Amino acid sequence: MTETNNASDNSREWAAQAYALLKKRQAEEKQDLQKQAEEKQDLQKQAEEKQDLQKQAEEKQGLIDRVSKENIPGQLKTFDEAELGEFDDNFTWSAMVLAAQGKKINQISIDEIDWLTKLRRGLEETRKGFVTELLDKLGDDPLTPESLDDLETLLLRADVGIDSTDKVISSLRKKLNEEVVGGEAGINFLKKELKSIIDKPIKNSGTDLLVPKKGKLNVWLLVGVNGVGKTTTLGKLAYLSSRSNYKTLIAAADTFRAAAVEQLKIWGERSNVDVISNQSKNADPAAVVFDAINSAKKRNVDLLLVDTAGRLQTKNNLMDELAKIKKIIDKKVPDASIESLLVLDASQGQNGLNQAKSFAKSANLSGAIITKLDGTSRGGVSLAVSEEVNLPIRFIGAGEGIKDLRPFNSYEFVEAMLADK
Ligand SMILES: Nc1nc2c(ncn2[C@@H]2O[C@H](COP(=O)(O)OP(=O)(O)O)[C@@H](O)[C@H]2O)c(=O)[nH]1
Ligand SMILES: [Mg+2]
Repeated sequence: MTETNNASDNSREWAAQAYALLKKRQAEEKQDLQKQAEEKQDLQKQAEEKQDLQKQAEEKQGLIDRVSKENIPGQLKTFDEAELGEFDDNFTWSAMVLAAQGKKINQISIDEIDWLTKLRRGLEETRKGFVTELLDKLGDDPLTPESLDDLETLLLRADVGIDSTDKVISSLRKKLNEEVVGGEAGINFLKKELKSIIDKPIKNSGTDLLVPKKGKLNVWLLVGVNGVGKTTTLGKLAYLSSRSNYKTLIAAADTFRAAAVEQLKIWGERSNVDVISNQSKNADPAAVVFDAINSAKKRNVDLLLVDTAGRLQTKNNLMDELAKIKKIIDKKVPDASIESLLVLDASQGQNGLNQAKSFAKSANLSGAIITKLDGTSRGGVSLAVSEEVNLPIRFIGAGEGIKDLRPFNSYEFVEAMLADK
């Protein structure tokens, strides 16, 4: 048996062990949840009995006021249960990507596996017109100048952008001049180059992973044009944040669209996060932020998520509006940590890139969130955002569900984009 076969046998064995462990953990979690639900029911029953008694007493005293339902004690925070999929090729691949980052079997979670599986599936379209063809063209033969031309075309087609493509191709060309590069080595080199392009703005920012800073109010503004997924992303972020035990609050500062507040409230309910809004027509977004900051201070909130109206980047009032919001934050909480995150829809490809460029000029951005990586062939645009707009990618979204957003990890992203099956 060859060495590679041995390695892949070991990998499968590793993944099988991980699967068994996760399966066991899932069963335990289910039991726990059931127990919690039963306890909750007990508490509720007790509360109802108490209410009945109280009602009787009140009726005795001739009082008509009823105890409101909100006063029931012991409302437990419940989150969606994690689901473990099949032990298939997706599972094995996801487990191996985690293992390659040094995670031990007992350190991996169902959520992580679930997410990687989704990301890999989501990027299938990007991969199809790219890696499959690339592997076909390269085969096991060493790289040639002609295969570099093919690679160039493929990278451009995946919306990786001219600058990033040039960078990758010239490093590969340099390497080719120095030594013979086999097919597999070529792919590994390509992965390394792509990763370093995405990592550069992240390294420059000095923050590898964006999390709320301790001991102060963090305000994250989500900006971007209509329909890119700002509100959805904010809902998913609220879930991630409250699940990680940060005290979270939402400000509905998109006062432009009537339905925006309702949409946010639904997301807020899903993760037990309150939404501060102002229902009056044409309310001033800055006034909503003002109210939200007051609430955040009173409640000792760690993270305030601000939804903003989608405006075309060419309209100057976006800049004015964001400036006004920032001024209010500076005045009321000078030591707050502010992040302006540009939300970009990957399926818009180069168009999205142009949006990012205009926004970056006017809105003083600190990071990007790429959405809709599921089902697009243009996932490569993430590289263009890193190289050409110089923005650190902070989160990526691949689906409409509450768990379909995760902190960005360049290694996982590049592996998913170039997975060879
Ligand atoms: N497939 C997919 N759809 C998404 C994703 N993020 C958002 N959407 C959808 O995109 C549409 C617009 O989202 P919305 O949050 O209202 O965008 P906004 O106008 O920027 O606030 C909705 O139908 C969302 O369900 C994603 O990651 N994947
Ligand atoms: Mg919206």
